[in-house]
Amino acid sequence: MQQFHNYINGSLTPSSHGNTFTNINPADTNDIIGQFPLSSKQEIDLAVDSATKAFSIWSKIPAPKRGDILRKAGDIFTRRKDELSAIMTREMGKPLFETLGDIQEAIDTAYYAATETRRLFGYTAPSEMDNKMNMSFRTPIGVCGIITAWNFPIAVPSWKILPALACGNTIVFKPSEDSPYSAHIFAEILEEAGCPPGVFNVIYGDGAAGSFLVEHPAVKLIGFTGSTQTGKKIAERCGALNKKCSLEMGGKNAQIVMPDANLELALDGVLWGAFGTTGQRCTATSRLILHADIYDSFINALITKTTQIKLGNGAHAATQMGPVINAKQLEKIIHYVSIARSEGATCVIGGDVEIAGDCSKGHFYKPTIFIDVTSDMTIFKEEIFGPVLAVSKAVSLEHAIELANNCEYGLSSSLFTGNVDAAFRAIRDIEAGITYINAPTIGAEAHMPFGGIKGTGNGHREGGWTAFEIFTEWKTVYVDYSGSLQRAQIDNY
Ligand code: UN1
Repeated sequence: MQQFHNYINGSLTPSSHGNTFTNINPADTNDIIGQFPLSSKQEIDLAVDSATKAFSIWSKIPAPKRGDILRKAGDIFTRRKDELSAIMTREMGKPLFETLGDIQEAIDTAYYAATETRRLFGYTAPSEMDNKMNMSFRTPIGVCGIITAWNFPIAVPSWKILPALACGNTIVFKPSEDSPYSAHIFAEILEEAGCPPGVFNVIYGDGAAGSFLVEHPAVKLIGFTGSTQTGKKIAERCGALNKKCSLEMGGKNAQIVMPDANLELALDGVLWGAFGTTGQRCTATSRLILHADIYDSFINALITKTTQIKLGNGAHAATQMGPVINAKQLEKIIHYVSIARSEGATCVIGGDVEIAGDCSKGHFYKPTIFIDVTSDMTIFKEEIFGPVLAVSKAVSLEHAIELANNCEYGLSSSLFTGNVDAAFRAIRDIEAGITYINAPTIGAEAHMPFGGIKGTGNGHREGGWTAFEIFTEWKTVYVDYSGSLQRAQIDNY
């Protein structure tokens, strides 16, 4: 079996002990991909030391030169796109067309970040005194600890890592245990692009490795994507340790459909939003809010189309929906479905594991729809992270928005309507970081702010220009060329 090693200071570095975890193909659990180290504190210390040393060099390289390396990384991601897509599909299950999109998002981010290295704009403002200049510019933060989930094994890490590098920070990256191979390739690509040793490090492991990273005094920032439960713990520790932390956590995203919408489009939208990536996106459509006038007919059409979804191994060209990530996640879905039934929601399709044919080898769950879901039910409120859609009825746009907002999360949202007034009301009133009009809740583009309000985030946005806010501090500079002591607020008034 292939043994993988941490990537520290530009080298694959065997760990000081033999503890490992196994990376398994979720579509075929007999397919073992390899073993990765369960890193201990010693490995994390080594990686952070190497990132600390590299920071003094990397942060002083002119930003546009760092950008040249990122552009090259974009070129290499492009060159290795097919190969990497197959690796990603094998280790986390989503179909090849989706993993290709995942890599494209990293390519877009690489080119965007490269360009931004020539635009890390600061501000100047007039001084309140004569012969004095005021300016403010961005500085890097230091060693950043990046901890991510497995559902976008390349795109989501790229949203953090590439802008962070553009700004002059160095990185210790702990990927999810369910997608370590993608992180290994990420390191290969940055190395080939010319990233100096120590600038980017990868350590594998479980929650303990993540905790060592959070606790390490030389790590100045934590960028995290994952569950709200873990994110809150990280935020608490970062608060106590006075570290900057940026969190992207759960969602319970609603798509609203009004009777005046293009209903075929709305149907395709909800199918892609709810069952794309097997519902395992933080932006997945997990709630559908239908206007009462179309409730029954829309549900009937939805059931018909859902029966046509082809489940299977994501490596096969015909597959539209892959497995869920692991046995634990499958159990979680089974658990939520049984709660939904016991609370009185009606399952109209799915509601069970899939074990037929190809699916017998992995962790498959049928695309599942519950109707007559009310706002007091658990499946209306809690994130499942699987192919389970909860459908509720609304009597008006206002009622639909009220239902959409009746939720502890605030990541993505969607409204299908043909009425421009309704669209703008929804844009104003829906409580979410992202609102789509006539498009599903998934499909964010790399150059736009990404993130959520309420229980989803802590005020930061990845993607676009906003990522650069996370990964920089402001340095304010006053240059007094008057030749005399000018006391602000005292001598000038
Ligand atoms: C996620 O939802 O986990 O917006 C990330 C999208 C993708 C990224 C999603 N571009 O659906």
